[in-house]
Amino acid sequence: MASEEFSGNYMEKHQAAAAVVDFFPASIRELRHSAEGVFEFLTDNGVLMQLRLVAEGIVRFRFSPEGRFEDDFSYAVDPAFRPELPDHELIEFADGYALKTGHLSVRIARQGLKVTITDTVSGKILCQDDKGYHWEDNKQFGGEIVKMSKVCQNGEYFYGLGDKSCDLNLRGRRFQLWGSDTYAYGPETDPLYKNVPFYLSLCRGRSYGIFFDNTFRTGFDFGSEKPNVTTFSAQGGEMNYYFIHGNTPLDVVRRYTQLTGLPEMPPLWALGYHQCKWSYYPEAAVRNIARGFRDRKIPCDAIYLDIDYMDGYRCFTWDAERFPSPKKMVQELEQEGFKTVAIIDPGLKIDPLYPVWVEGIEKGYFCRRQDGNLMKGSVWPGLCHFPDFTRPEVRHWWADQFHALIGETGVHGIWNDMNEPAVFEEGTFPHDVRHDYDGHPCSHRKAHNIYGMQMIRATKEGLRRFGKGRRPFSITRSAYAGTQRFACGWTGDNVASWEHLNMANTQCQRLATSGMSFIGSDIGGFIETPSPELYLRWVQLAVFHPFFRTHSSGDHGEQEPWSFGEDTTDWVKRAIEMRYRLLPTIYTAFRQYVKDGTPMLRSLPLVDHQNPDAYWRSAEFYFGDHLYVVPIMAEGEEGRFLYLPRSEWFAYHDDSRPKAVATDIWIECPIDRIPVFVRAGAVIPHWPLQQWVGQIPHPEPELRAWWKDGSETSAWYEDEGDGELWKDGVFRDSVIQLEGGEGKIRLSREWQGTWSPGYDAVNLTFCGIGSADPELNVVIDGQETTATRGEDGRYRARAPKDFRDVEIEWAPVDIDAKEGRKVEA
Ligand code: NBV
Repeated sequence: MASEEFSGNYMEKHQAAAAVVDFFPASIRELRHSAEGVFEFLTDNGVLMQLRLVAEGIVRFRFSPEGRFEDDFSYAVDPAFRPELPDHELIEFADGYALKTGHLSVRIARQGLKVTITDTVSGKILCQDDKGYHWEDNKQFGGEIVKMSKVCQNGEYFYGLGDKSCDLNLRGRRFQLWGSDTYAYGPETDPLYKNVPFYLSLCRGRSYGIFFDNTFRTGFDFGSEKPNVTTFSAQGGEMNYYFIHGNTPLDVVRRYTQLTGLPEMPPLWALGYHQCKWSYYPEAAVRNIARGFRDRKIPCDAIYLDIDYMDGYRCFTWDAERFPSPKKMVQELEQEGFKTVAIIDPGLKIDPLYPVWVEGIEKGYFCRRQDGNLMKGSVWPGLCHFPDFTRPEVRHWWADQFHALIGETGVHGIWNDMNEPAVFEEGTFPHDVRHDYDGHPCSHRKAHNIYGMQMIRATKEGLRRFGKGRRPFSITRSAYAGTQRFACGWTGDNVASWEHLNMANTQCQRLATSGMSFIGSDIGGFIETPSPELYLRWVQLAVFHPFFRTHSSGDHGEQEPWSFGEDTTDWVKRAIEMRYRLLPTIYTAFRQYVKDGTPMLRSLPLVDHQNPDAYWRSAEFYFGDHLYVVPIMAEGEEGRFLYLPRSEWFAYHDDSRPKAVATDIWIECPIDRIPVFVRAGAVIPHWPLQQWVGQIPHPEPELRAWWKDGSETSAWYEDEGDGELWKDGVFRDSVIQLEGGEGKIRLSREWQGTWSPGYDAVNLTFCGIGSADPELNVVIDGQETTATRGEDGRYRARAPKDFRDVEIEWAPVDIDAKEGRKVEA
């Protein structure tokens, strides 16, 4: 791959080279007010800066050294995003201008167009240019190498930037974005598969984000070259970035996600457990795996077909010997509760007898080199041509190709691999390959980082077109900002090692911070074989990863939940069962993500942003509003120190109370469970155990409420689990308020939406109650009933499905909820 032009020592090389000259804007000569909320500043040397107030908290900056902009086009910004102009005023000073909104003051220096952004409420500087905008003429390709440098403040930490595999905090490091097939990558490997040019800054409780919407190879430096300077730059295109402010880091992530697009609700089965390998074939092997799950009663919702299901790796074909009757197989698997997901790569085999290739050639849909020749590259099928997914008609044609696979054979989901795009030997396409870029013709230098995104976009379109009203389920390896609108993702070809388990944890959290919450890693590692303990700990962590799939290269033995001995099978099964019980909670967190972009996985610093002690921590994370997950990521770890944020907590498994918060505390980590804490006052929805989503037609939910002396709000979202009716309000989106005090809990519930669930009753479970009485009085919507104490010390009662108000009371005694016995004072 031609990584030369932006190699690791890029800065040093270029600073040393006398030929490199950086240019800077001169003094402001003219201010133009071109449209509502748009201000253009022109300098003496012809530099134009455009500042646009996009919405409250979002300011966009564009720069041109030539006084004019090219057509404004972005693959990242969601066409559905509705800008809203905030109230503002522009003030002129001797040394520049200040643009003020309710929350921000943006000062633009007359000399050099340097920008300083201040939070008007606290009066503190959020973000300040160091050198600010500057550029270098790109003699080789034309245009400019565009650069921005900002002050990196003392105590400023950085997060986000997609799938980077190092620790969460990016300070002191530098990175590139150039989608790359990085087999067996390590914690220092960079760039990786995904290109998300969004980072979040957190400094003494204040936060903002930068989204650099530039698809060329980009570079980011967070105080690595100079400890007090942050830079971002690109090998071409425009200096075009969004400054995103929020009262909290989660607000910043929400705003970024709204700008680049909210995802859709996935089919509920997609949140179940998935089993994958390279490759399950022939058909008998696939059926055998399916039977393996049902015989052992290990829940599973999806089985994957990797490249060997195809005829000589030709996309949209089947190997007739291995899979003589795919439709029958897919249907019969479905009757057993399994959805089939098949892989599709971008390369189409050059083969005059292969109709997809022939049609692609005849229609002129493949990428060409600068001289007009078709671009050739070797991948699995041998020499291939590659569709130009940046052309709307090519995407349409690609979607049509799913007619048979989805529409007739009934495959339920599609998995796009190798879409960085990856090519054997050369790594990727040559730079001179031409792309349409939706009517803005360009070379691969510009289109590389969005190629995979446009492929999965077309694939999703195919799923929708032929999926008979089902929700599309698509997975991608490569991504650019905004890809969350089209697919879920996985973190690529990882290795069966404890280090990789740690990386999977930080990568998934980081991607959630980068707008891509629907994410998971290959459980157990793609390359090499995990030990039973590693596999188990990985499954336990992935219970809390929105995409929950075991995958392996298949070169090193079996990697199914039952491949690691009897005990491990049992423990893995328990972890997967935990996931299935928690599905309503996972679905609810997904709904919050879909509604306003709130990440499902929330890194500790994003939630505990007022506490600098939390800023450098990577391991523990929040799942949704109320669960705090403590992954076990070291061999033989039977206990560990963990950081429990300031709040009131119960241990999820046994309602015991931790001894302290806001400090490192020691906990035991028995092998059969992952430590999880639940916030006092939380109401966590559960389902009865199913072997697959839909096995029980209308599962009766269980709401577990943990006592609190005070109040807490919880969300609970339900809908049909598939189909598009949720878009028209056919759901039930409940808000449950818990009020607790000495000897009492009261739940009040309200909901929105028109859906009426098919079950009759809701099971209520009260946890952490200081009582030893065998029964307690409960009043549900004015009707008296009883709650019965279980051996676990929890009290259970049934409520009608439409309950709105519940009160339970008891005579408090000092009780150890875990042991269920009175505690001597
Ligand atoms: O299609 C084969 C694999 C796939 O299993 C894996 O998940 C991808 O990340 N694919 C890469 C191509 C071959 C990798 C060596």
